[in-house]
Amino acid sequence: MNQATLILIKPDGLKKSLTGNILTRLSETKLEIVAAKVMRVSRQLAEEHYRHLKDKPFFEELIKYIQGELHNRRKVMALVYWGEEAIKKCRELAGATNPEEAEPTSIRGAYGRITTTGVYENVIHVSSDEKEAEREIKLWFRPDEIIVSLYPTKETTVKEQIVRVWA
Ligand code: DAT
Ligand code: MG
Repeated sequence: MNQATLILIKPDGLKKSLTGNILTRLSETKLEIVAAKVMRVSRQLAEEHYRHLKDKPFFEELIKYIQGELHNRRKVMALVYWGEEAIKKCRELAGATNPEEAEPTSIRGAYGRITTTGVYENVIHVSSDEKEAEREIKLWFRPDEIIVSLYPTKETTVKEQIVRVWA
C-alpha cells in the first residue's frame, strides 16, 4: 500500500551537516521524494505540528528546538517521501524517539543525543501513522509544492493577495 510521510531534518541535523547522510540512509528505502524545501519554522507552525505534546513539561523546549533556537540554525529541511509502506520504512530507519534507546545503527541512534536539559535531539522527524502524515503534510506543504496528488484539492480565487516576485 502506497503511503506518504513527512520527513523533517531538524535544526541539529542541519547544524551537524547530516543532510547528506540522512538522505543517503533514507534512499535505502527506494521510496520517492515528491516534495522538498528548506524553510523557517514559525512558532504557530511548531505548536501546531507538536500539538499532541502541548501538556508535556518539555513542550516549550521542544518548540524552541524545532524552531532552531537551540542551535542557532533557524530552519528545517522538509520532505515528503512516497511509496510502499513509507511510514514503517522511514520510522524503522529513524529509530526510537529517545536517541539513547534507538538502535545504534538507526539515524537517531547514530546521530541523536539527549541534552543536559533533557531535550531529545533526535535529528529527524517522521510521521507516526497515515492520519498524522496527512495532517502534517497539509500543515507543511501547499498542494502545488508536491509533485503527486496525495489528497483531494479544490480551486479557489484569492483576491488582492500580495505575493513576492523577482524584481
Ligand atoms: P516521534 O518524534 O518519535 O514521533 P513523539 O511524536 O512522541 O515522537 O515526540 C515528538 C518529539 O518530542 C520527539 O521527536 C522528541 C520530543 N520528545 C518526545 N518525548 C520526549 C521526552 N520524554 N523528553 C524530551 N523530548 C521528548
Ligand atoms: Mg510523532
